Amino acid sequence: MRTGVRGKGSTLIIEHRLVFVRDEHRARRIPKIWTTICLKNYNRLHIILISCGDDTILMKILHTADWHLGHQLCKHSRKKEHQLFTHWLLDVVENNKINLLIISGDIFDSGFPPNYALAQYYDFLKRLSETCCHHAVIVGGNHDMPSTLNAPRDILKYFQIHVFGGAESNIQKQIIPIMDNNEKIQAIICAVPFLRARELKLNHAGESYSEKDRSLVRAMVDHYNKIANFAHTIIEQKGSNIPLIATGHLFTAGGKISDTERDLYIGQLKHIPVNKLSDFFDYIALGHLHKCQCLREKPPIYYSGSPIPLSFNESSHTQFVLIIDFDENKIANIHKEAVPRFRPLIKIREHIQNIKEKPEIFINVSSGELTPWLEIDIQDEKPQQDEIDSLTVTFENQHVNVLKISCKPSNVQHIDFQAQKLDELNPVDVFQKKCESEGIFGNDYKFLLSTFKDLMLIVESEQHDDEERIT
Ligand SMILES: [Mn+2]
Repeated sequence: MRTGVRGKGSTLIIEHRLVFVRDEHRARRIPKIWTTICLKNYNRLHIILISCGDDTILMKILHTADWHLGHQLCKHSRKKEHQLFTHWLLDVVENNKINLLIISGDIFDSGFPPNYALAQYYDFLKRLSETCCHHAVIVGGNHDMPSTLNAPRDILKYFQIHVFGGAESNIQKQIIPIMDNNEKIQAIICAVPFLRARELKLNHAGESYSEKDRSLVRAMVDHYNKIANFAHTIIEQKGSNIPLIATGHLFTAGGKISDTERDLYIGQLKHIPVNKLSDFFDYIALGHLHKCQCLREKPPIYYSGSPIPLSFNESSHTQFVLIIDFDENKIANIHKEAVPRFRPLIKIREHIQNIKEKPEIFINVSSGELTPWLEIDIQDEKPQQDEIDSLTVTFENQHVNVLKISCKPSNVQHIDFQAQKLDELNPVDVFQKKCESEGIFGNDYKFLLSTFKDLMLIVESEQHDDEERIT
C-alpha cells in the first residue's frame, strides 16, 4: 500500500509492503510489514525511514531484584528513595514497552515489613497493571517471609501477577505460561524462590554442618532440574520453540560480593555451581547478590543487583535493572539500564585534619534529588570529641547529613569511637564483636560463625512456623 502527501515542490511517500522473511533455520517464511518513508524533493529522493514491522520483537522482560522495601540505613528510612525508584521504573516499563516484569526476591527488607513499605508495594503493582506490562512474576528472597508475600496472591492472580513466597509442595505449580493477547504462549517461567531446607523436605538429623550444606545444594540443583524437565516436556508437547526462563534467589559460586555481603558468606558452602544449572533455561534471572553481574553468557545467567545501594560500601557501584529482548523466541539483546542515584551516599576514610582542611573536596558528588548521606571513617585513634562534633556541623552546613562517624580502632582493643546501638547492628555483627572481644579468630571463628548461622536459620524457621500457625 502506498500513500503520498504532496507539498510545495516535495512529496512525502509512505509505503507499506507485505514481505516474507526466512527464519534463521530457513525452515519457514514469516510475514512482516515493511515500511518505507521517502521524501521526494524536486525529483531527488531521500529515504527517511525503513522499518520492518513492530511484530519482530515478541517479548521484552525487565528483570530486577533486592528492593528491600522498608530498609533503614543507620535508622534512616529509605522510603523516599524507594518511592522515586518505583516511579522511575514505571516510566522505564512504559518507554521500553515491557511485557513481563520479574522480581527475583528480597522485595521487602524483613519478614514483617512496615505498613508504608506494604503500601509502596501494592501502589506499585496497581500502577504496573495500568501500563503496557500485563504480566509479573515475583518470588520470595531470604529476607521475605513466604506467608507475607503469599497473603495477597489469590487476588493478584487476577492482574496476571504471579507470586511465590516459598517453594510449592507441587513443583509444577511454579511453572507459569505467559500468554499474549491471542492466548498464544509467549514464554514459560519457572518461578523458583529462595529455597529453604524445610520446603525441600530435607531432614538434617545427625548430619555435620558441611554435610547439611552439601545435601541442601544437591536438593536445590535437583529442584531446578526437576522444574526444567517438567517445563521442557510442556514445550515439546506444544511443538514450538518457546523461551524458558527461570528465577532464583541464591548464592552461586563465582558471584562477586560487596564488602558488606562478604561478612554474610564467611564459612558458607551453600553456593550452587553455575554449571549445575540446567541448559534448558534460555535465561536465569537471579537475586541475592546486590551487584549487577553476568555469571554466564550462554545461556545467560544474570544477577540484576539491587536498585538502591543498601550500605555505604555498595554506593561505589552503579545500580541497574536488566531489559531482555526476545526476537523470534531467541534472546536478541540484554541491556543494562542504569538506575539514577536518587540520594548520594558518601563514605570518607581520611585523617580528621585532612577532612577539616578541605571538607568540600570529599562531598563533590553529582547531586541526586535528595540530601546526600555521609559516613565518616576517621583514620586516627582517639580524636577529640569536640573535633568530631565540629565535623558534623561543617557537613550539615553544606547540606549533607552525617549518619555515622567511627574512628580507627586502637592497637590494644577494637573499640568503635562512637558506641553503636544494638539495633544498628545485625545479629552476625554482634556475634562477630563478641568473638573479637573473647579473642576468637581464624578457623575457630569460622566454625563458630557457621554454627551461629545454623542456629539463626532454626530460629527463623521456628518463627515462620509460629507465624503460619497464627494465620
Ligand atoms: Mn538482598
